[in-house]
Amino acid sequence: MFSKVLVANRGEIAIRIIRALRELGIRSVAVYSTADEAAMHTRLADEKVCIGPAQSKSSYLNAPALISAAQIKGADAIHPGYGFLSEDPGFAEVCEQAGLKFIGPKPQDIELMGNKLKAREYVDGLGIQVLPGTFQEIEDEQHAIRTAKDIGLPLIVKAAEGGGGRGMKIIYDEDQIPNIIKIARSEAKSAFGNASLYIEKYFEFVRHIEIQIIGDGNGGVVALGERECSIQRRHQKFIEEAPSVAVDDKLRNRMNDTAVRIARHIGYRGPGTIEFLLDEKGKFYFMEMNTRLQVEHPVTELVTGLDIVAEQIRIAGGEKMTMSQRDIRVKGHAIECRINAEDPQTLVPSAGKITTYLQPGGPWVRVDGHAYPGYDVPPYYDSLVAKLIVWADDRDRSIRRMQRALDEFVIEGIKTNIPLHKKILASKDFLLGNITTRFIDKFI
Ligand code: MV4
Repeated sequence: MFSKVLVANRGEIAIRIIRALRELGIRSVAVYSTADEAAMHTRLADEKVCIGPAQSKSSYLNAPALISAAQIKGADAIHPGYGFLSEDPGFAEVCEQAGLKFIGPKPQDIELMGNKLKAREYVDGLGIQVLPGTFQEIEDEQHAIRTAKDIGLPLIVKAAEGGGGRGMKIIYDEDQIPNIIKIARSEAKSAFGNASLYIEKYFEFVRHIEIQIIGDGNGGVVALGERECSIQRRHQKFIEEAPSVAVDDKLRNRMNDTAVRIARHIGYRGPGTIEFLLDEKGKFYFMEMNTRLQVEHPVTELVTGLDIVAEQIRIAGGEKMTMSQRDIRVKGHAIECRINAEDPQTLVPSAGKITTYLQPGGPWVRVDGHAYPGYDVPPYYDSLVAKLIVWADDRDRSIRRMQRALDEFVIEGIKTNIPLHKKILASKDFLLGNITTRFIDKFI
């Protein structure tokens, strides 16, 4: 097992990983930019290193600085968290070349699933239902128009190197095709350095359901059930829950099996997520795979009682998996609300000093955050300040508990989305579980 791990991230996820390391008896090294000198993750780690100026490109995305920091501190592994370099196959490769274990999947698996078009082809090759659409990149307008005739409108254009909804465009009308393809291509080129696009049929009133899996790297894979992630805002997840009201035991087993089949075929290592769209008839389609620890992993931890991050570190350190499918049970109901420092109307990030910070507590309430009274939210990074996660034995009680916890949460000095969370949780449709990917539009 490792004796020291460098955590190549910031914010709540850096803290989550540092906590897991501490419980495993492994020393932690925090890295920070000059804007994060007072950040909580630097205080909780055993050691810390400044890796550059505020801009992510010069610090948290600066691979040479991270590798040198790890070597200077004598770390034997790097945990990338989520975002930043977590899904960069080149970084995973460079870590291994420098003799540092990358706590994540093998570089070739990150690469395969990072290209969403190749991933579609791969999964289709296993005989698994993928979203109807193209398996080659769109060559030109004519190709796109032929595709529209084949699969029917509406369509959705996605960037092959995109994912997570970034660079997606919906086409309702054939006349829009040339223009949207042109815009999508140039956006994909500048955002991902790759202009490659593909098209799928656009499903409008469906659910975004994802399955958490963990692999041992040798074909051993367990599935931890689903998360309902349909409530998203500008393709950022907003509320996640486990289990989904739309998934019964039979469907859960089928989705678990499908996810396991994909991960087993790869010989996937560590935690990963298979995203599906689920229609009203209970039919599900593969959408994409995320090859990282995800923001919303805590809801799965609360319903399974498992520590996904500790397991990830143990597997990377060469230990046998402690989880076995027979022992995995989904119990009760968990909800996560992402608390962002942002203007609820404009969505503009709200940086500045937090004058009052009082976080909720009590039974079955978990806050994964990094803010404290007097903390100055820097303007350079993602606006997530805390994840509020609750558990209860059923969904109604879980909602009530979340409402109680949101009522206790006081954050002053910056704007947050807490009021919008309260509004959604009080709505009849949320209570009834009537949620689709179009749900949040009604509240804005
Ligand atoms: C879709 C879709 C419908 N049809 N693809 C969003 C996140 C990213 N992983 C893929 N996403 C979607 N892909 C097809 N072919 C619906 C979503 C989607 C969504 C779309 C618009 C508004 C909110 C959404 C929430 C979840 C998923």
